[in-house]
Amino acid sequence: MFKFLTDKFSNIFTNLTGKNKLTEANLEQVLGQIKDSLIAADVPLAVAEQLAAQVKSEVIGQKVLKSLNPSEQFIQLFHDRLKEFLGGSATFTGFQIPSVILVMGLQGSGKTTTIAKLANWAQGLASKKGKQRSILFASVDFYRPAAIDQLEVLAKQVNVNFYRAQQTDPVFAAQEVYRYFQKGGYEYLFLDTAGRMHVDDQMLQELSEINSILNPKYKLMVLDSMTGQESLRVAQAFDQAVGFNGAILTKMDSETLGGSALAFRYVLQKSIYFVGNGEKVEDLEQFHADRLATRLLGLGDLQTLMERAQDKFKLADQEKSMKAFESGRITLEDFSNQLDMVSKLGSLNKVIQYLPGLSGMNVSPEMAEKGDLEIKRFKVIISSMTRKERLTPQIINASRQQRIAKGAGVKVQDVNYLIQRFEESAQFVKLLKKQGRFQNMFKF
Ligand SMILES: Nc1nc2c(ncn2[C@@H]2O[C@H](COP(=O)(O)OP(=O)(O)OP(=O)(O)O)[C@@H](O)[C@H]2O)c(=O)[nH]1
Ligand SMILES: [Mg+2]
Repeated sequence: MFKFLTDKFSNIFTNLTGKNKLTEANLEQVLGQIKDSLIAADVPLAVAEQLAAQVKSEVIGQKVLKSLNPSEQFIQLFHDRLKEFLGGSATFTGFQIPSVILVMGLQGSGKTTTIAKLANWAQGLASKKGKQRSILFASVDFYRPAAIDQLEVLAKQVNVNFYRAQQTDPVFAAQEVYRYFQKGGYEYLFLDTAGRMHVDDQMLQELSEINSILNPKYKLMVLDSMTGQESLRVAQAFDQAVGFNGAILTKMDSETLGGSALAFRYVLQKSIYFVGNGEKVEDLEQFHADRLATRLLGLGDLQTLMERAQDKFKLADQEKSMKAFESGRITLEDFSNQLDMVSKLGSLNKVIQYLPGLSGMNVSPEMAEKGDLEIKRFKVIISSMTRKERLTPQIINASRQQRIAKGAGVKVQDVNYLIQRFEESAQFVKLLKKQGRFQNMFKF
């Protein structure tokens, strides 16, 4: 997710925390790089310019260049600005009971799949409190014959009720569905709607009639992140004709540039509630502007990773990671633990992006296998080090490198590469610690 921008940004910032510290002389250049990256990620030009200009005026206003650590201050400031851009600290907390939830969007944007994901999410939330929601799915998509069947299949899969309207006019069908929902005393009604290839007046008219009859508490806009800036125009058209509360951006797992997500909040002034990152019902992530901003900067997203990992790791392991991260100093042992987490969580691609400094690691889906091998090799190398070397990696000089390489059956370059990776990760952890990003992270 957002790999394109994460790669660009983490390059810029790795440079800034390394040799090329931020100075008056290179400020314009760095701002230019940020702006170019945004534009290359398909953020509208005006939005990219605005963001860069705001950052610049804050850098000058807050005298960042004259501070003790201009680079770190700059990254912090950029992070905060990005976070505001993406929606500040508001997070979607859940649907009120009872609720009608109307799901809209263009054809193939992921409406039907998203309904199943949302119901699954709402059930998960309830089950944490020992409860269960009574949920009804229904569709008024009479344009594509298989559409309603698809929803029925998904209803079975996520174990909720499904109702097929007798009426075939979408507006009448919506009324019929609504009566069934009320009579059944359901808590949530998810209403799936038809999508077209393009925004058209009839479609919007129909939705607006359904809207005025059902008066849904939630109108959700499903947007395909692959469609780039066009999706912003789609959202605007829906907003003007029907209105909506918030959006769900789908297909963030694909090769999307991600610019539309970045600009969505700024252009529409509405929240992104969720992000879809896969085809399965569990592939839904809540949208946290703060975490995304951190992730975009190449600082990973340990919080989300930890939440995902919760039930997969022993408490002792979690506490160990917590201590290391909170101290702001990691050793090669901690690094090795991080790698363990990656392998335990399964798919390398899905995990790597959450780890500080590793998001830039070259692991495209095709290379996942190679990445897995790399991790195995890293672990073999680390295991042929002495404990002292693992705890104080600074002492690993050329002759130690040679011994380690020999022990692990790898080349000296491989040992070198591992140490580079580790140092990068350690640098990010140090930075995160300085920014206070580990506070409350591990309290579930
Ligand atoms: N990779 C990926 N695929 C997704 C995601 N969300 C949906 N899809 C896929 O996108 C395709 C279209 O999804 P649907 O849920 O049928 O889309 P829809 O908006 O209901 O489509 P229509 O009913 O035809 O308008 C399906 O193949 C889904 O599996 C996602 O987050 N990631
Ligand atoms: Mg559909």
